[in-house]
Amino acid sequence: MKGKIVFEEHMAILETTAETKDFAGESGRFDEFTEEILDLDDMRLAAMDRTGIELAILSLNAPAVQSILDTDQAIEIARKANDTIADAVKRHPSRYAGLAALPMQDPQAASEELKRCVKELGFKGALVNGFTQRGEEDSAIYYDIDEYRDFWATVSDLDVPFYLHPRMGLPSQSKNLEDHPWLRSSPWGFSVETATHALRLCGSGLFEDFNNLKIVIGHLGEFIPYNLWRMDARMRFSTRGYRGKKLLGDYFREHFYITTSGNFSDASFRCALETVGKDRICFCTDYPFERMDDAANWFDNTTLINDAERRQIGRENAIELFKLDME
Ligand code: GRE
Ligand code: ZN
Repeated sequence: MKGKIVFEEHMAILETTAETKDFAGESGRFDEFTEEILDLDDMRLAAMDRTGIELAILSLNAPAVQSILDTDQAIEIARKANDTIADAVKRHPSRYAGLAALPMQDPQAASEELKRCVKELGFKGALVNGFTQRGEEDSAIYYDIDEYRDFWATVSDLDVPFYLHPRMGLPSQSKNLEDHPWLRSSPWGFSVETATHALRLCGSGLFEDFNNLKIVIGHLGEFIPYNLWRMDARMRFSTRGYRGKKLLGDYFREHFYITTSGNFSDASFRCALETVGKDRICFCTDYPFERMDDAANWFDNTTLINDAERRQIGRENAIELFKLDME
């Protein structure tokens, strides 16, 4: 399918490349990976052309800004990354747009940076890599806490989507993953970490305070669609600490969008489709952690959707979600 629009598509700046190199795969792909994640011109555009991707809404790699302990430095790196994206958009306005990296260490600074990105640079929303560390290594701040309500007010006022992207949990917080680093990483831990954060947002009353918030999660829903019915069913018996007024499933269906990033599986896609419906699922790739070709080959050929649905999930939903000036 031509004309696809994608938005879990990562770039890096020199200051943030090192942390994702480990994920490049077998040694030898290091250099190629680094080249891919830094490149915002010929190589990326060629891959997009080859796979029928018209527009990529770019975002910084993970955990990047969220793992910087010093707040001023986090503010500076976020700005630098966002300016780099803005430059790429200027060079290729019909092929790229931006999602803002945000210094969540300081909710006020994060609000200011989001406003700058949306109002001055024309960004379409934010992509944040899970919890933020601040001050000391062993710290993890989640955005359902009261300190972030003014930040969410800004997101709500700007009416832009917020992509909650994975990062690895801290060893101190996950004894159960000790000595199993593969479990802490993208095969498992990324999703558990991100899903838990997403559920915290649902259970915090956040969506009662701001009923237009749109949260995006990738990887076909970070396990949540598969277990949503059961969560609501079990919460008939215990909702201790849950501050939502509606069922968890209602918040999830009303406030969340799911992308196909890095999960090119018919079985998972079928479950996500049945759980949230085709209006809430969007095609994304997760380049360069995944190959655009793998993503597009799967999506362009899956028989779970007809061609009108393919166009909706591959393009039209993104146009509506990000209010893109496209047809
Ligand atoms: C990602 O950003 O989506 C990612 C990583 C590392 C490994 C896999 C992956 O940052 O999908
Ligand atoms: Zn990603």
